[in-house]
Amino acid sequence: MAKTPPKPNTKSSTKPADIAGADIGGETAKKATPVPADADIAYAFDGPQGAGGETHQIAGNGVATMTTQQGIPVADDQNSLKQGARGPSLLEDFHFREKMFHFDHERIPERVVHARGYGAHGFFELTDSLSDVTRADVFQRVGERTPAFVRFSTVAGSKGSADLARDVRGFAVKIYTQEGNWDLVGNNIPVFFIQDAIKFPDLIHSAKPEPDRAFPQAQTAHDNFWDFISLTPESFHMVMWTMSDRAIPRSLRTMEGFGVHTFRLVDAQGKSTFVKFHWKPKQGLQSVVWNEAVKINGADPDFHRRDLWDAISAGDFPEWELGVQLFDDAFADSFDFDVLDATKLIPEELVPVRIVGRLVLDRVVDNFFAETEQVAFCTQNVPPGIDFSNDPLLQGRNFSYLDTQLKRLGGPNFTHIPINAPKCPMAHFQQDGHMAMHNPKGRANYEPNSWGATQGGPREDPARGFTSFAEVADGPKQRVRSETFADHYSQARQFFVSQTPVEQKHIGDALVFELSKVERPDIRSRTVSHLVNIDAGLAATVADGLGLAVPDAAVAARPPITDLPASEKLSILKNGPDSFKGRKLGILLSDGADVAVFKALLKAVEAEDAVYEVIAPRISGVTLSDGTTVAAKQKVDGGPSVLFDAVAIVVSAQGADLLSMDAAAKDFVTDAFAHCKFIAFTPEAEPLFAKAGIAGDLDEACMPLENAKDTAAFVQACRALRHWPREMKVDLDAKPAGLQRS
Ligand code: HDE
Repeated sequence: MAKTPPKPNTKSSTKPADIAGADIGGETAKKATPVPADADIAYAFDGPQGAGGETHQIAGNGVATMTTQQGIPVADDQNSLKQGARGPSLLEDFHFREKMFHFDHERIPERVVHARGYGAHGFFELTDSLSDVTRADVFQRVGERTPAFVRFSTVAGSKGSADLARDVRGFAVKIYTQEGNWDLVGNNIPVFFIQDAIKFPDLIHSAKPEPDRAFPQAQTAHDNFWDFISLTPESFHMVMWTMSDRAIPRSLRTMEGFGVHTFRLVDAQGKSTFVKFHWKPKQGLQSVVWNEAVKINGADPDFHRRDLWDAISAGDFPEWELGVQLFDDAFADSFDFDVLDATKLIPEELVPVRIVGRLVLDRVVDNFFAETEQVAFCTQNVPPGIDFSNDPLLQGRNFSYLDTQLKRLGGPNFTHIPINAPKCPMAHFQQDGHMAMHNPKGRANYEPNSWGATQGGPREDPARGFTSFAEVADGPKQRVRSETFADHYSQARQFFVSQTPVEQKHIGDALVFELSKVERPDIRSRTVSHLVNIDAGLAATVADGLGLAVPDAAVAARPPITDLPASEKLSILKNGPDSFKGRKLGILLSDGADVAVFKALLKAVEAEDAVYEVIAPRISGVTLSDGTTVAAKQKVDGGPSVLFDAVAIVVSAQGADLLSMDAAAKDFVTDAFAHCKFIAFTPEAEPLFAKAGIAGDLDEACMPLENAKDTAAFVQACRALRHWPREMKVDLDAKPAGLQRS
């Protein structure tokens, strides 16, 4: 016999609400939406652009009443409607059906590339007016702030892949200017693999998991990728970057961004200046090492997104300077390479970067799906005063991005979603379609019309409106690659010679690693044949690492220029921060550890504007020498040293003995050592080093903390971030003396 279901919170013991501490929504809803306790009215949650969306009703106790999407109050969200307690479920249960229907449709197609990403809000502030070269409103008034949203991403992996894949990072910025949205959809590497957009599907197919076996995930270390690359010589400049530590950044906050293509700035008279855009992190450049990246992916696949979320939530707002390289036709004509070729950069020594603004990320999203997942970047979104060049990659992108949004977001109205909606006035006659969220008013939905100024709707404005740069184009209609795009190796070599020896070593290591995963020897060898055109020493090292004879050089479409000067800005290590600010110290504590040393360490960390986490044998924490208890953030096997920029082992003799028996604790110190990190330790920690097998190897970056005074010197030493001389001693691959430039 059907009975009226009892009220929530008075249910039988099968309900989760009865489990101690369980919250079925009331608490959360209360915190998020404070309402007067005696309110007994329906109220609207903020829907799109503040328009009322779903309605929630307020019970007498101030807690929002759960409703269906139609606003019907829900009496029981724990049990579906049945005929009798043990009888069949009823089709009539509209609450169950609506809930399940919505759940079944929660996913939208992930991005075909850049599926895994993380976004944050902030602002762009102009610090130097560009009114001399552009009419773009966003570049006119110094000091003016314009809202911005940024989405960082990896390229190859699926949405759930790990953050520290060796990959290019997307750096997509949407700036909500007063003359429309400007999307600068860039990467953390200033060049691209290919020159013509028609090759993009091939490139991406080759990089993604192989189609028959569906692996490897988020990796380019497989045959198909290197097959394509070794048959595409234009890719080798970018390959040098992706094999460098640029592809394994320490943080999204410590990487540069680049617009990649040559764009145009256009002034009110229609005069054009070429421009390349750069984002330069105030945090300095920093990367991790490969062995560390591999382990981070296991220990914390969300390492980058967590880092960004934590930093912004803690008020440590990441910041980038916007720089522009401005140049004219005369420079373009005199440059060794074609400025329309996206596999080339313009060294800063040739065209200096003028800093004109800053981008600050100061707010995390309210909801990942609504904002980060639904944000739709389109390279075609440029306001008046910014325009495209004829770069064939950019031209192809301008088609692809709009097209892809239709698939992902399901219709033409994705600009109605708040994250995509411009924040300036909009008026047009585009109407209807899936999920239309605007209610156009009035009778006129076309123009020209004769409904007059007030009812007739918007009209074009030749003065304010977007006007394309009046470039003259001629020539036969044909499928060709310009001769001026034919140099494939010169800048690859320039990049390599601009690196410090440690960075060069990492490039060699990465190539050997990736090609060791390639099964076909001919693909390995063909790849090395291109390296011969870049740097003979690098080719020899990689060939040696693979056990190959150095092959003949690949036939070059144009002989490489071998004397391009090194460019300082291309090295990460030459552009590091010289500061430990915003970095994280991992403090491994044990019971009985010296309280004075621990406290002094915290002070030193704070003085440096850094952060710390305590790692302990048990998550409940430790009791220090004076009886103070300290909670742990990580249990030792959940907080390996790869998650920290530097580590301190602050333990008692007994604590060290205990930890010496623990494999995870031994890994903690050996990994910190192998990854060239600064390590501080109380003298009692030495048995742990001995058991871990590194006691005899400790160097000047392993700093004893005899007493509290030593802590400041240690944290200051951490400003160097890593002790690179150690790497030459701890890595077998450092031994072959092949990396000197020939
Ligand atoms: Fe993209 N790219 N891309 N790309 N790209 C996409 O658009 C494409 C290229 C970049 O966080 C897609 O909305 C083509 C260069 C970023 O939402 C798609 C070509 C650069 C993001 C697409 C390129 C980028 C994308 C997939 C060759 C650096 C993530 C989902 C001509 C300058 C944006 C989407 C976000 C995303 C196409 C090459 C950067 C399919 C055809 C070069 C940062 O439209």
